[in-house]
Amino acid sequence: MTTLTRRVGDVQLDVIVADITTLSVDAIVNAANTSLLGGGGVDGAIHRAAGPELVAECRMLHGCKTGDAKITKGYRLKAANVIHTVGPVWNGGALGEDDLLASCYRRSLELCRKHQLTSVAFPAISTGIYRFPADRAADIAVRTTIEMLPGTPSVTRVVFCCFSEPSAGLHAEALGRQAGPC
Ligand code: AR6
Repeated sequence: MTTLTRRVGDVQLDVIVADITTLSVDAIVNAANTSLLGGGGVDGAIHRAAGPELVAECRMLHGCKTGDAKITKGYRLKAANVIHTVGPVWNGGALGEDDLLASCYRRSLELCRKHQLTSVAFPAISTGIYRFPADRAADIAVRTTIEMLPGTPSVTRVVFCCFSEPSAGLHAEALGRQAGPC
C-alpha cells in the first residue's frame, strides 16, 4: 500500500507500509549492527530472506562503523543489492545521534551513486531495537535524502518502507513538510 508519493525534481519519493524483504528495487537498506553478521528486527528478516550466502559475503567486509554503509549482493531477495548501514543507539540525543543517523542515509545514497543504482528502499533506521525517537528519525531520513538527491543523479526512486501505519504517518508528514504540497 502506498501511503504517499511526492516528486522532487525527477525523483519519486514513496512512503509505504511493507516488509522491505519483498521489494523489487535495486537495493534495500539494512539497519545492521557493527558486526554486519546479522541480528534481530529488519536485519534478521533480510538475512533470513536472502539466505546464508549473505552472511558469508558480510563476513568478508569486516564490520562497519556506526554512520557508515557497505554494499553486498541481494542473493535470494528480489532486490539485487543490500546496503548495510549501522544506525546509532539512542542515548538521549547529546551524543551525536542525529548526525550519525543522517550519515547512514548519506553514505547509503553515496553507494547508490557509486554503483549507479536507480531505486533504493530504506527502513526506519534506528527506530526499533536502537530506540531512536520515531518522529525525529523520520524528519532526518526525509531531510537528508532530499538534500542528497542533486548529488545522486542515478537515483530516480526512493522508498521509505515503514513497518507500521504510525511510522508511515510520520514519514508522510515529514515528506509533506519538506517536499511541499502535491
Ligand atoms: N521491513 C521493514 N521494516 C522493518 C522490518 C521489515 N521486515 N522489520 C522491522 N522493521 P530494527 P534498529 C522496522 O530494530 O533500531 C538488529 O538486531 C522496525 O519496525 O530492525 O536500527 C541489528 O542487528 C523499525 O521501524 O533496527 C541491530 O543490532 C525499523 O525497521 C539493531 O537491530 C528499524 O528497527 C538495529 O536496530
